[in-house]
Amino acid sequence: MSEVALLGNPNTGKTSLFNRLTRSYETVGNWSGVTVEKKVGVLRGRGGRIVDLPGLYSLLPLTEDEGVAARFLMEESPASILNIVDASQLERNLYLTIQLLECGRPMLIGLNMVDVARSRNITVNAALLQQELGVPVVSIVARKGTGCADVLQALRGLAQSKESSFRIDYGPVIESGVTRISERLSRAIAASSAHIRWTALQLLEGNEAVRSSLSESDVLDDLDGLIAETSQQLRLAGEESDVPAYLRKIRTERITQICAVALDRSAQRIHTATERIDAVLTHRLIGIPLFLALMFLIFKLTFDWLGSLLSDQLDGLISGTLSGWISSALDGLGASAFTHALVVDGMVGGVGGVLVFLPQICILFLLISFIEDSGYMARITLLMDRTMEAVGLSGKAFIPFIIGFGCNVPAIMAARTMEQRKDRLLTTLLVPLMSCSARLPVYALFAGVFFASDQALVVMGLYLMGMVLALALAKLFSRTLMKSEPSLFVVELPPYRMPQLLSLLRMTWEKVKGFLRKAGTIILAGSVIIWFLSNTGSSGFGVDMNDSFLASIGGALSGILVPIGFGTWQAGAALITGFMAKEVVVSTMNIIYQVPDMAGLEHQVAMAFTPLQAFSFIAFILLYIPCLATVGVIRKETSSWRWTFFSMGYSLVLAYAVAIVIYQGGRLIGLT
Ligand SMILES: Nc1nc2c(ncn2[C@@H]2O[C@H](COP(=O)(O)OP(=O)(O)OP(=O)(O)O)[C@@H](O)[C@H]2O)c(=O)[nH]1
Ligand SMILES: [Mg+2]
Repeated sequence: MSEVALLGNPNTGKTSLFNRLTRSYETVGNWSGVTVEKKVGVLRGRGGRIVDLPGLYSLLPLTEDEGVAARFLMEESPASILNIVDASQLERNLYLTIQLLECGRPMLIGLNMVDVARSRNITVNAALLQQELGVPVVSIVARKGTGCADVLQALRGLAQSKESSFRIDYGPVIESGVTRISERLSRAIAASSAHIRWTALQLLEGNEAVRSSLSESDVLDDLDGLIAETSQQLRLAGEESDVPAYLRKIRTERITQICAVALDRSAQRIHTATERIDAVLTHRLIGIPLFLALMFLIFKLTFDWLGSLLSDQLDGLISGTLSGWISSALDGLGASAFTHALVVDGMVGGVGGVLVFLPQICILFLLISFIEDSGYMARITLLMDRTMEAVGLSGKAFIPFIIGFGCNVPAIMAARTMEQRKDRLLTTLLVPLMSCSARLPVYALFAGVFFASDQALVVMGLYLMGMVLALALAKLFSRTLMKSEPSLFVVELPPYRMPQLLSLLRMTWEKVKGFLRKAGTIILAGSVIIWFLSNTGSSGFGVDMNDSFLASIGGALSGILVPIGFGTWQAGAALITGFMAKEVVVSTMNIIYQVPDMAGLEHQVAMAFTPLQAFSFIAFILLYIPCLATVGVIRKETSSWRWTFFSMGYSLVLAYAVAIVIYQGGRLIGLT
C-alpha cells in the first residue's frame, strides 16, 4: 500500500488534518511539539496509509522528536509527502518545503490556516505558489475540515505523478561540488538522480542523519574529501560564509523570490488581540500570580464547586442502584456466596470506589485541554523560564510538567522536544513528582474527610509541593549527577486560539477513555487480586481479614511506616498495591474496609487516620514511586535500567523524608 508522510513545521495543523483524513483522534494542541511519535492511520475511502509525524523546522534535526520525523523520511522512504504549510507564516515554512522538494518525492502541499491568514489580511495565492514550486497546492482549514476532500482527491493520483521540477541553482562552486559528490554517491547507492542530488546537498550542509545512513558503505572517506574541497573552493571564490550558511542564504533568497510572487502582506494586520492578551498574561510581575490564580480556580471547580457534588450523585448510582441491581441479578442466577462476594465486594467495590471520582477527573481533564489548545501552555513556559533556568532546567520542561498533571506517561514522552540530553533526562526523572489524575481519587477521598472546607487549597498545596520539590531536586541533580550543558530555550509563542467546544470535548474524552480503560483492566485485575489476598490466609480461604495474606504483606511494611504516622497493615497494603496504578490505593481501601458506599469508606478512613496522619499519607502517595506504566516509559525513554531504578529509589526516599517532616514536625508543634 502506498504511504504518505505528513511533514511540516511544528504547530501547523498536521495532526488536525491527520485526524480529519483518517477519522482518528490523536492529540492536537496549540504549541510546538504536541506530536512526538509517528502515528500511522488509514486514509478514508481506501486511499492507503498516512503517517503523522512530529513537526520539524529543517531536515537537520535538533531534538529527539524532530529526529523521529527526519529519520522516517530517510529510512522508511515514504512513497509521497504531504507537506503542511502555515499560510500565515509562509516564508518561514517554505524553508522546510524547499528541502522536501529537493528530496525528489511526489509531493502535495496543504496550505493550512488560510482562515488565520485571511483574518490578518495575508493573502497567499495558491495557484501562483503551485506554479513556483511545481507541485500541487491545496488550500485547507484543517481544524474545520475545509478542503480535506480535495486533499484526499489530490493524494490519490500523487504516488504515480512525476517528481517536481523544482530546483535551485546554488552557483558554480556548489554545483560542481554537488556534481562530483553525486557521481561518487551514484556508484555507492541506488537512488533517483534527484534523491542523489538531495543527499549531496544535505551532506554539504552537514546533516548527521544523512551521513550516518551512509556509514555502512565505504564512500564517506571519499565524500569527506570532496566536501572539504568544495568548502575550500567556496572560500577561494571570496565567499565569507561557510557552506551550510551559504546554502541557507541561497535558499532564503529563493524563498523571498517565491513570496514576492505568491504572497501579499501589504495589508497585513499584526496580531493585536494576542499581543494585548500577552501584555497581561506574560507580564513580568503579574504573570505567575495569574497562573497560580488560574490553578486555584481549576481546583475550586474540580473539588469544591462541581466535582464533589457530581461525584456524590455518581456514588449513589454505583453503590446504590448498580450494586443492588448486580446483586439481585447474581441472586437470580443462583450465584454462590463466593461469586457474590467476589463480584460485589471485590470488583464493584474496587472499581466502583475509583469510578465515583470520574467527575473530578473529567473536569480536570477538560480544563487542562483548554490550557493546551488555547495557546496558554507556551506562555507558561515563558513565564517559568527564569525559575527553571535557575535550577538547571530548560523552560521547555514546564510543558511535560503540565501534561503530567493529566498523566505522567505522555508527559515523559513530551520530554523528547528538548534539545539537550541533560534536560530530557532531568525532566524524565522529575515528571513523576507532578501529581497525575490517578492520585486525585486518593486526595479527593482524604481531603473530603479531613479538610472538607478547604479541599481545593489542600489539593493545590499538594500539586505545588510536587512542583517545588521537582525544582529543588532539579538543582540538586543537575549539580551532582549530570554534566552541565547550557540549556537552549527557544519557545514559539503561537497566537491564541479560542478552542472549539467540540474538539475540547473530544480531547477530554480521549483522556477520560484512558482512565476508563484502566478501570476496566488494571484496576479491575488489581481489585480481584486484592480481594483474594484479603480473604485467603495460611489456613485457606475465608479467613478473618487480619489473618489474611494481604495483612501479612502490608504488616511486613507497617514497622517502617510508624514514624511517618500510618503504621497499619492496611496502609502498607494500599501502598504496595498502589504501585500497579495509584487509583488502586482507593480500591484497596474499599475492599479492606468492606464498605457499602463512599460515606461508609469516609467513616472508616476517619476512624483509621488523624488529620495529621492523613496529610502525611497523601503527601506520601503523591511522591512515593512512579506507577508501573510510568516506570515502563522511563525505562523506554532513558534506555537505562540504572536511571529507571534511580527514579524509583529517589522518590521512595523523598516520600519518606517529606512524610517524616510532616508527621513528626506536625506533632512537635502540637498538631494531631
Ligand atoms: N484557525 C485554525 N487553527 C488550526 C487549523 N488547523 C489546526 N489548527 C489549530 O492549530 C493548533 C495546532 O494543531 P496540531 O494539529 O496539533 O498541529 P501539529 O502540526 O500536529 O503540531 P505538532 O504536533 O506540535 O507539530 C491546534 O490548536 C489546532 O486546533 C486551521 O486551519 N485554522
Ligand atoms: Mg501533531
